[in-house]
Amino acid sequence: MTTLNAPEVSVLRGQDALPDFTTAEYKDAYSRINAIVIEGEQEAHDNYISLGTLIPDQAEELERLARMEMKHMKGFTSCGRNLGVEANMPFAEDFFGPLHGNFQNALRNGKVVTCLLIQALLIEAFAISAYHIYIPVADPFARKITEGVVKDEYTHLNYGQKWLRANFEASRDELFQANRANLPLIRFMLEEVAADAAILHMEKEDLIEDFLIAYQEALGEIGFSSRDIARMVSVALTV
Ligand code: PL3
Ligand code: FE2
Ligand code: FE2
Repeated sequence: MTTLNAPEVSVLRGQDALPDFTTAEYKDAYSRINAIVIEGEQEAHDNYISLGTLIPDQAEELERLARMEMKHMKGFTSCGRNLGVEANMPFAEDFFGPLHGNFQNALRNGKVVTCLLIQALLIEAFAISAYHIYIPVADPFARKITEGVVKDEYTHLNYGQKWLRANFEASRDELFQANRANLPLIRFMLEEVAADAAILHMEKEDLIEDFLIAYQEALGEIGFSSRDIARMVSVALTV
């Protein structure tokens, strides 16, 4: 009798899960996904440098985080090169456009809490979920690189968490507001990338699940109650 956890079933699933990295369809999807990741890492670098201007006594630490993002950007650039894929950068710039605009707006207005929520919570949780889901279906070269990167992204998420926990009472209202304005954008971004991600054998439901775990855990660490967290996450359901 075959049971769900019989070894031959999991082996079969594992084989099924790996895409053919050489097809035109895979490369076409990868040209956009790879660009998104390269652009995301580049913008993350710039955002941590910008955050250093808002929190000058942390500028050195933020520069250290920014340098890690630069390394990630180079790593993912080599993943595209390794597969013979040219990243579609104009697509990726448009993809990040609205979130980028909100970050720049908050930066101009000195809104450090909003900037941290966008970069260190939302974007990092998005990256963590994407990289987690990508690792088991990546080509061996990209898998190794992505495994190294995902560890760093937890450092970045923790940075934001720690700062916001230390300033929780003063940040609370702005966090609610920034969540309402930006979580729906992450949802749209997930929808926009879903078809290409599926070609890489990454399922949208898995991405959403992993994202929500990372984001909700972060909100809990910062000091929000379960009810607050449910209210915050529900803005993504009602748009
Ligand atoms: C911050 O450190 C990094 C920001 C990057 C954001 C990436 C979002 C990725 C969404 C697309 C999912 C594909 C993952 C594949 C990785 C090559
Ligand atoms: Fe990164
Ligand atoms: Fe990061």
